[in-house]
Amino acid sequence: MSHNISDIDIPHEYVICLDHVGIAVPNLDDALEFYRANFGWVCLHRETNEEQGVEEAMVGPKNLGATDGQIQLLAPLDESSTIAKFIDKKGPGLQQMCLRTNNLDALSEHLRAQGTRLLYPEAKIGTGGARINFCHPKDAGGVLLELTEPPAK
Ligand code: CMX
Repeated sequence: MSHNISDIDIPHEYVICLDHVGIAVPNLDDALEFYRANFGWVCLHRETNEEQGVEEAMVGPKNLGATDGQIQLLAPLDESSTIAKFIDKKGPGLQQMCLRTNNLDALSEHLRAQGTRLLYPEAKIGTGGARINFCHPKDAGGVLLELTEPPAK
């Protein structure tokens, strides 16, 4: 269900949960094997997102609950990828944290009113067809903070 911004005063009403943390990895299959062998976690979803320059996989326990956090493994598609640049500068590791929302447009309006910069003027398409945007890390305590609104089921 979507809301009008005028109906919503408190962000926690439309920020649902921690959706995932994203980890930049040089090789997706090697990273998947690490989580399988060490923790018994499985690949829940895998896709290529050309626009974001990534091959990615969502990892978690087989019996993942609806609001349980997942791990997103992000491998660069090529050297121009944001993830390739991240790995070149900082090495593999935690690249982002993502909050799930049920109303990205209202949340974006709220954030901009707070003076928090978003990277994109309009939402882009992310994992599983979700609408996504990012808070600039300089405005979010040094964290690249993704916001995701999954498609309605
Ligand atoms: N986390 C925290 N800080 C970060 C960061 C990150 N992932 N990436 C960059 N920064 C910091 C840098 O350290 C730098 O700080 P200093 O100026 O103090 O050195 C500052 O932000 C600017 O960094 P930059 O290297 O000049 O800028 P980049 O060209 O690396 O771009 C960013 C940074 C966030 C704009 C870019 O990574 C971006 O557009 N990210 C969003 C898209 C994305 O990450 N896609 C891949 C995932 C796709 C998905 O989740 O589906």
